[in-house]
Amino acid sequence: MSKKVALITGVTGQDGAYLSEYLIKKGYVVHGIKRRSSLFNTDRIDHLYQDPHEETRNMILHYGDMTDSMNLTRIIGDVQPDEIYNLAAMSHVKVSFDTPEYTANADGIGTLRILEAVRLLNLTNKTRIYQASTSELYGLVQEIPQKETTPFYPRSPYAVAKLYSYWITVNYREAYGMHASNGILFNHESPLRGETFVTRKVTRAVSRIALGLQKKVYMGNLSSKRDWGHAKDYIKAMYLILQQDTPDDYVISTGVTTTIRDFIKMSFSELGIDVMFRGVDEKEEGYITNINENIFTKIVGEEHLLNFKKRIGEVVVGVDPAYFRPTEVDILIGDNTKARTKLGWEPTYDLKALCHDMVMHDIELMKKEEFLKNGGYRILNYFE
Ligand code: NAP
Ligand code: G4F
Repeated sequence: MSKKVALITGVTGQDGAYLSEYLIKKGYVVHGIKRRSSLFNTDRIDHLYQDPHEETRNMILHYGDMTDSMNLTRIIGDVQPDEIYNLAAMSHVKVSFDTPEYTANADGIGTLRILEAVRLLNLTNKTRIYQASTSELYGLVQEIPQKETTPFYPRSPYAVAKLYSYWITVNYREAYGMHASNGILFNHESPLRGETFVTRKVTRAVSRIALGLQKKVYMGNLSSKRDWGHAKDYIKAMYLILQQDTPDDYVISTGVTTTIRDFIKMSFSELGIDVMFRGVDEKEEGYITNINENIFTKIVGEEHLLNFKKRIGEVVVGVDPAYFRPTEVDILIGDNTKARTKLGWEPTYDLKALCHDMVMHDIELMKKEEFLKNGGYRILNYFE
């Protein structure tokens, strides 16, 4: 039997990497679209790379861009995929306020380019399409928790672009009978998460603070709440959505919501460090109250304990309004009943397990001598 062929846009991103690995294990041939970059941008998928001279490859990369119709059409025509996972996007909400036109082009019209290419190439009966929709669509939430029938109210150029993608996917499904579905995914994180999203920014910073490499981290809105799951669970939902006989739209979430403040506390406590917060708004700050010496010694290392104990009482988290967004999404919490009942999907990681996975990864990363020698910690852009 010939192998199933999947095409993944955004293959170099967090979800693209986990999904590629998952599909290859299932016996797929995976084609991925990556952007040309002046630096290597394939770190997350390098372990899957195969020399082009190998005869039987199950991972093949193509240069492409969501803003280039001809390029996308040519790739889809060449690959003739059974399944397309459209994961490519300018995915940072705050950055979308700085690059609204580009975000609309890549995240909105980009989806139309994929759908229309499939139609023009007469692949409507062959190719199933997954569109990476988002809980950001709910924005100023009209209902708690949010489910498939909850009205959308996007609050950023990113979310507005994704709203177009959501509806154009529904429209192509209804107009042309295409197997095109939306996964409305709530925030999902992992050790592969981009460094400027809040969870990864925190798990990297707490690791560096514990090792004495950084004094303090500056954050934005500490009170917003997110429904965080593990990306490894969420890519399985993408796959399941495309295995259904009929296309449909699904909320993928954990059903639990937590403030940024509490995620910061959880992350420090993974390393045996207790942090409390005082003050409000821009004056809010987090300071060290206690250390669990056993946990700290075991994970961070005995050689750092003495120095760290001197820091009890020190402020390690501050607020910088530069990270505030012009319009914020205050609370997201998803009702995943439809996914549980129709797809048989459920999350296997709770937030504690996710946080543990990320902090353990980052503490090891920061300990690596090579990483430090290379100046591996990049100062995060002031506005992200
Ligand atoms: P990510 O790590 O930021 O990855 C985005 C991917 O898109 C990267 O491979 C990136 O390439 C690529 N890309 C960006 N602009 C492109 C363009 N113009 N042409 C071609 N490729 C482009 O995002 P993620 O967390 O994996 O999320 C995957 C998708 O799900 C995104 O569409 C995101 O909006 C959506 N989503 C994410 C979440 C979440 O919590 N993670 C939740 C809901 C929906 P480079 O590597 O070269 O930058
Ligand atoms: O981690 P974030 O940047 O993710 P956000 O904005 O929720 O978007 C992510 O999830 C969406 C799904 O709902 C995806 F569609 C999207 O592509 C992306 O993956 O911010 C989460 C919250 C926000 O309320 C933000 O204001 O954390 C708050 N926050 C507080 N301080 C911060 C910071 N966010 C970032 N990035 N950096 C901060 O310093």
